[in-house]
Amino acid sequence: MLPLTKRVFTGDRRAVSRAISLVENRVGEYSVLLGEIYPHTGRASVVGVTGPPGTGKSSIVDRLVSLCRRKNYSVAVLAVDPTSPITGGAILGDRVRMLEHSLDPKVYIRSMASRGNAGGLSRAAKDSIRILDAAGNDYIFVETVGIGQTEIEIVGVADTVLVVIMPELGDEIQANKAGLMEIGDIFVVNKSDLPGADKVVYNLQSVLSSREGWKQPVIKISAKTSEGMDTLLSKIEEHLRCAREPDRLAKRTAARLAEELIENVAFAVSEDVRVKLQRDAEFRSLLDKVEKRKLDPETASTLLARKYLGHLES
Ligand SMILES: Nc1nc2c(ncn2[C@@H]2O[C@H](COP(=O)(O)OP(=O)(O)O)[C@@H](O)[C@H]2O)c(=O)[nH]1
Ligand SMILES: [Mg+2]
Repeated sequence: MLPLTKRVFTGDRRAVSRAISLVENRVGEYSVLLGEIYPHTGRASVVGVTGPPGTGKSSIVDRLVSLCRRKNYSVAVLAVDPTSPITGGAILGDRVRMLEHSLDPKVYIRSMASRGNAGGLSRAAKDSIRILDAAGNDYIFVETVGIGQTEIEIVGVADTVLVVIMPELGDEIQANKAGLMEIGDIFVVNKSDLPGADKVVYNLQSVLSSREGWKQPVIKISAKTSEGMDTLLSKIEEHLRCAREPDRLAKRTAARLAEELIENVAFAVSEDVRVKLQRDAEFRSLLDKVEKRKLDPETASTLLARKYLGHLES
C-alpha cells in the first residue's frame, strides 16, 4: 500500500490535500491510490448544495458545518466552481468566511476550479469525494454553482441534494430553467430576512410533486440570522436516513457506477481515436477527398468510424 494511502486513512489533512491534487491533475500514482482507496469508501454522507450564484450556498454550508461540528461529526467541504478561477473573488470570499473553521482539525475545506474540460472536473470531483470519504469524514458537503450539466453531474454523486434559491432572484422559474427542479431533494429558500421569501416558498411548493415516497420539502431559512438552520439540518438527516437505507442505496449506486464506467470508457476511447486519427494515412486521404468535394463528410466519417469500431471488436 502506498504510504500516502495509509496517511489518507488516518485522516491526515496534508495527505488528503496531496491525494486530491494527484487525482485532480491525474499525475503520479493517482490511479494506484484510487484503487487502494475505493474499498474503503461508501461510509460518508454526501450532501450536494447547488443553485444560482449568490443565493448563499457557501454561507449555508458554513452554518451547516458549525451545526455538524456541534454534533461532533467530522466534515469536509468541496467547493466546485467551474465559473471562477481559483483566485476568483467568490472563492476568496468563501475562504475568509470559512476561516473560523480552518483551525478545526475535524473540518477540511477544499476548492476545486475548472481546468479545461467539464468532464475532467466532474471526474476529479467524484474521485476527490472518494478520498474525503476514505479519510473518515462523516459528512461531505459539495457546493456547485447550479448553471449547467457539470454541476448536475457532480451533485449526482450526492445522497442528498439541496437546491438553494432566494427571493431576489425574482422567481423559482430560474431553478426550473436550469434543470434544478429534478435534482433537488430539499429546496432551500435562503435570505428569509429579505422581503418576498414566503411568496417564493408558496410558488415552489405549488410546482413540486412528490416522488419515490419523498415529498421534496421547501425550507425557508436565513444563513445570515440562522433562522431555520436547525430545521434544515433535521431535514437533511431525515433524507439521508431514507436515501442511505441499504436497498435504496445499492440500487442508486449501481445505476451511478454503470453511468460512471460508461462515461470513462467512452472518454478514453474517444481520446485514443483522436490521437490515432491524427496519424492515420487513410484519414488524410479521406479528408483530402472531402476537401475536394469528391466525398461527403458523412460518408468519410462513417468509413473511419467503422474502421475503428472494427478494430475494437477484434
Ligand atoms: N440578507 C442575507 N444575505 C445573505 C444570506 N445568506 C447569504 N447572504 C449574502 O449573499 C451573498 C452571497 O452569498 P454566498 O454564500 O457567497 O453565495 P453563493 O454564491 O451561493 O455561495 C453574500 O454577500 C452573503 O453575505 C441571508 O440569509 N440573508
Ligand atoms: Mg459560493
